[in-house]
Amino acid sequence: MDDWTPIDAPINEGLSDSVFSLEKLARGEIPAIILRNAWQPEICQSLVDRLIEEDLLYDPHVEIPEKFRAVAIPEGYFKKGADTDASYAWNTNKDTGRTRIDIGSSLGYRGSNPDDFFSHASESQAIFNRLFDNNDNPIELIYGALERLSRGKRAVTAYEPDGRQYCPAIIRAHYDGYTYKPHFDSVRLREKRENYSVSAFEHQFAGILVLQNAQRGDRSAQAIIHRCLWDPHVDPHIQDGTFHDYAEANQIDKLEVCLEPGDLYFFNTRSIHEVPGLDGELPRIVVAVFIGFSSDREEIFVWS
Ligand SMILES: O=C(O)CCC(=O)C(=O)O
Ligand SMILES: [Fe+2]
Repeated sequence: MDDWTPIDAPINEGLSDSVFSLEKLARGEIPAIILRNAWQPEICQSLVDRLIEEDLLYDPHVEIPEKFRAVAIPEGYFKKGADTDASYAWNTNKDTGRTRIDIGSSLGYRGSNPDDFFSHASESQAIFNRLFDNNDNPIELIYGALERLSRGKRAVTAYEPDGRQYCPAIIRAHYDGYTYKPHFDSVRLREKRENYSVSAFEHQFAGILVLQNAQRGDRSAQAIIHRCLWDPHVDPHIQDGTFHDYAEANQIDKLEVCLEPGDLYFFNTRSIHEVPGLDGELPRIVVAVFIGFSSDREEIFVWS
């Protein structure tokens, strides 16, 4: 089979690599676009320190405070359509106790009721405006990178025709070895959110900027992207947790994306992907966005 290699370069080089980077990602021809040193590691660290000082995240050296326990999100959790009950991206019938803290509004998690979602998103927007007022802004960094990769499209926070805005990005802290098992993300195909404008895009990508790695000895928690775009045939393997056997039997290629704080990567969320957790001393913390991309649309929609 032909090779499947990412664009992987220091940010400025990576951004000018190919005129068709995003199209290649859309077609699954490359696994990822990895932009090294997009943000300085010291700035990542000072943002993490600030988030703890401002009580937006908790210090991993202490027991989880009640305030955070109440909002912690279990592994694999999302909601479909207008469901109020949770679905799981894979079958998790027991509570693993590993949780995630979000700063921002996840459509996958909060989108069942649009009014609640959009009002939560506007509160998050205010938090980000305050956090990044006079400071280096990782959200602008991500949007700017998308605009340069697209050679002329505009990256905008996703909005509805009536002007309501989505949340521009999300900061996620994964505590205690929180794991993303093999899954895909799609507002269209998985969460079935036809009532949201973001579901009109042909392709969905994710952009992830690593602020802090979960590290244990010389290992760290890192994403793996499989050379397999989701379709209904692979779904049972995702649900049953047998995707690894399926991948091995079918010799499906994969890429481990090894990142340091300050590295930014983009991938097609229809590719089956995972982040095996690692219960290190510190949580893995990222700034994340979802991205709606259609070749024939001027605007790239960004949300979380
Ligand atoms: O944290 C990551 O690197 C990827 C997480 C993920 O699966 C996603 O954002 O859809
Ligand atoms: Fe994902």
